[in-house]
Amino acid sequence: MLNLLSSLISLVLMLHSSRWRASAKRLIIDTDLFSDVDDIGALLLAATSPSVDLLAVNVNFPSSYSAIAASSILAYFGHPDIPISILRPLTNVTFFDSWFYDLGEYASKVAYHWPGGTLPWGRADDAWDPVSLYRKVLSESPDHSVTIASIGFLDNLSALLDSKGDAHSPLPGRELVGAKVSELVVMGGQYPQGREFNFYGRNSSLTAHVINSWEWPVVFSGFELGVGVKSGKRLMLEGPPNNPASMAYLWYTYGSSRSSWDPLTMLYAIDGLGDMFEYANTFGYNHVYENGSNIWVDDETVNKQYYLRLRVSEDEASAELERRLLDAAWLRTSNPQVGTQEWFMRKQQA
Ligand SMILES: *[C@@H]1O[C@H](CO)[C@@H](O)[C@H](O)[C@H]1NC(C)=O
Ligand SMILES: *[C@@H]1O[C@H](CO)[C@@H](O)[C@H](O)[C@H]1NC(C)=O
Ligand SMILES: *[C@@H]1O[C@H](CO)[C@@H](O)[C@H](O)[C@H]1NC(C)=O
Ligand SMILES: CC(=O)N[C@H]1CO[C@H](CO)[C@@H](O)[C@@H]1O
Repeated sequence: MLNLLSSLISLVLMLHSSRWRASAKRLIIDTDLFSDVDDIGALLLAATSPSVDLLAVNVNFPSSYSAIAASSILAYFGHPDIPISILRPLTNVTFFDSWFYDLGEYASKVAYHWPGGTLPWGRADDAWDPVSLYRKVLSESPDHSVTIASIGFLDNLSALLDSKGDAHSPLPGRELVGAKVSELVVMGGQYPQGREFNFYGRNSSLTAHVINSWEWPVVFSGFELGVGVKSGKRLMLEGPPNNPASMAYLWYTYGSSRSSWDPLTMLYAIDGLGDMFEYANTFGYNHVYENGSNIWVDDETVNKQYYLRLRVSEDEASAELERRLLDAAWLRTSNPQVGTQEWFMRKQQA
């Protein structure tokens, strides 16, 4: 009887979890986690959202600390097994704010203090090659099932588009993407026109190559969308003591809130338009110049490209994002709920 009951319970649990997984959004993240902390907010949201099936994280900046810090965050927030790739050749460069002398370095500190996941401290060389990881994960996915959230530079995506058939799939990159990807979500550019770091900051011809030749559904989140939506303050003040996401924000911002380009983009990638966003255009396409500036072209014959705008005020978006980040940090934290003072005392005794 007990056996029957327990097998019934496990059957129900199994059905429940497989249905849950089947309806979860299959997501690949491409991040430049390094020179801004908002990538951490975005990773935190994706790692803890029940509606996401996180498949892989690709890092598009070549510091070894970027890859290891991504591994730390994923492991801490419940995903020690997610594969991570990084662009080569690797360096050990650390961030220094030579723009304003205001912002701090966090990637190496997160990597050092929270070792874990698929890339332990010192093991960035073990990271996947971005193109191979993209090709593996895409080839193993059902058709038109994968969302890619690009919250940094587009070098890896460019290389994916140009890739040839390999052991994972005979399809060339462009055909593989056309078959497997349902939507590309890009934090980059400015709308309806302008100039933004993710597009010009590393290699603008590669950006132009990806965006100007992208033939499938794509949604853009521009500089103007996230710049005035500030977040991180509640995460720093009210987050679990000594968790890597709050500490990254503290090290980087010294306690101020930060523009929310990447976490806002991730909210859209996870939940779609919801109450927070709407499409700002009904037709047209994004064009990126060789110098990385971009412009929206009002072509009525093209209708699978959109850029986002807020449906709510910036203050409302900020409050919602603060709430989501805080909930996310508490949800999967592996830290016992000790107060900060007790945490410092334990640390001194250790
Ligand atoms: C980075 O530092 C590690 C030691 O922490 C060292 O093994 C590795 O060779 C360094 N890599 C580069 C590119 O300097
Ligand atoms: C951008 O990438 C292309 C293709 O890899 C390369 O030929 C070019 O030199 C790169 N440009 C810069 C500024 O690094
Ligand atoms: C980039 O190129 C476009 C098109 O040639 C030009 O209009 C724009 O002024 C350029 N921007 C910069 C910052 O050089
Ligand atoms: C490891 C890898 O595939 N890196 C590629 C990422 O993208 C850049 C730009 O396209 C290529 O030069 C790298 O080879």
